Amino acid sequence: MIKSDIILESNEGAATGLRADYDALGEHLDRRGIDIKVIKDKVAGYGVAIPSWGVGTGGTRFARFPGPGEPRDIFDKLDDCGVIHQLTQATPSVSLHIPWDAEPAADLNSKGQEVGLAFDAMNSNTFQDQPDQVHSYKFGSLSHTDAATRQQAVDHNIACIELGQKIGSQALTIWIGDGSNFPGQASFTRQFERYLDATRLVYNALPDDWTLLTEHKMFEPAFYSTVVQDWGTNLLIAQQLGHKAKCLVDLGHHAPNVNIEMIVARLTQFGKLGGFHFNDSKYGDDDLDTGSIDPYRLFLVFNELVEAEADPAFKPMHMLDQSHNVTDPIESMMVSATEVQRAYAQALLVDREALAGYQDANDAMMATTALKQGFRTDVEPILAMARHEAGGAIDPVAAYRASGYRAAVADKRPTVSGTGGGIV
Ligand SMILES: [Mn+2]
Repeated sequence: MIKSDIILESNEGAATGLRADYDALGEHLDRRGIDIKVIKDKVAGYGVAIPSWGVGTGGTRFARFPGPGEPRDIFDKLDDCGVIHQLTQATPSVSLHIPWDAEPAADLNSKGQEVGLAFDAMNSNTFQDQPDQVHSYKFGSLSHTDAATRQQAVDHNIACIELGQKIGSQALTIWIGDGSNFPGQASFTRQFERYLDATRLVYNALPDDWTLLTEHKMFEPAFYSTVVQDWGTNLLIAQQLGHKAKCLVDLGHHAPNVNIEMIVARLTQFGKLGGFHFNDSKYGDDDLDTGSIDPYRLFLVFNELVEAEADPAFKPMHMLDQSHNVTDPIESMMVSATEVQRAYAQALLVDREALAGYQDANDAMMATTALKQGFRTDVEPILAMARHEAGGAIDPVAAYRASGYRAAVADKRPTVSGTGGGIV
């Protein structure tokens, strides 16, 4: 963790300017009938989970270029995640990937307590073969033609639930790489039937207070067809399995230009929006930093979420899912968490009553202007003040760089040399 005097010192130089900016924004929002403190309190209460796999340097299928101080195991990863939360005060939990992060529950719990983090959704992994595995997933897992292979995948998912129960998680996320690479290779219908039958066994093992999140993705690693390729198939799964099954929307898992905010609205309307993997994308499942390419789209997604917030039962899970190839993953994750908060704050500023009036009057220009007014507002002073008041850093990246954390862990963690392709 980072010494508190480093954060204090970093904040000292910025606090006066922040107070002036915050007061000026407060005055501006007051003229719009918005109480800045209400927005700030909502932002302060907002958290997004960090993916454990995101604190190591990612890669493409061509190469991975590791950085200094790569985390060696889940305990190193939790140290890095602890720093992200310490400085941003926006990432109170971590989403684990099993078996990458499989360790005894007691050890995970004590490390989580040490670094001040809870455990979010568990992620199973049946898209890779593990060294001790009997049946291969080369031709699929939950939808495999072989019953023993499907059962192995079911057992793994149930093991993820059992570990999750011991560390306070309440959700399992399933993403499979199953599909086909050639027309005719697989029967779409029989393959999906096998998937549903196997996933129902996982669903039946789910505790009552748990949610099963299924994640769709249009392609990769199967390039001709994918079993859970889009939100339509994902919704069918959630409807077939039951009320504990909901859809997870990863922003990068759609074709370019797809109207993701509308998918969010549809799933929300029918109680099937389970959660998000936030990231950004230019071409495909790029796993770029959230808000780095299309912050307006992120805002539009949050506009739907804020609209739905009126229902207290509406509580989708919010997680990041990114791969950092050219930046320090801790810096990327801190900036990304802030971008998610920013979109939330901007969406909170939308005058919903005015917007609904313009919509009903078919005043397209005023409706889109009312919506965009939220996006155009620079809410940085709100985010920074929320961080500052919670003991975080006004400028997390500046404080992190001043702390020398990366150099310090690089001394302890062995250098990783260049390796082959990595997971995106
Ligand atoms: Mn994802």
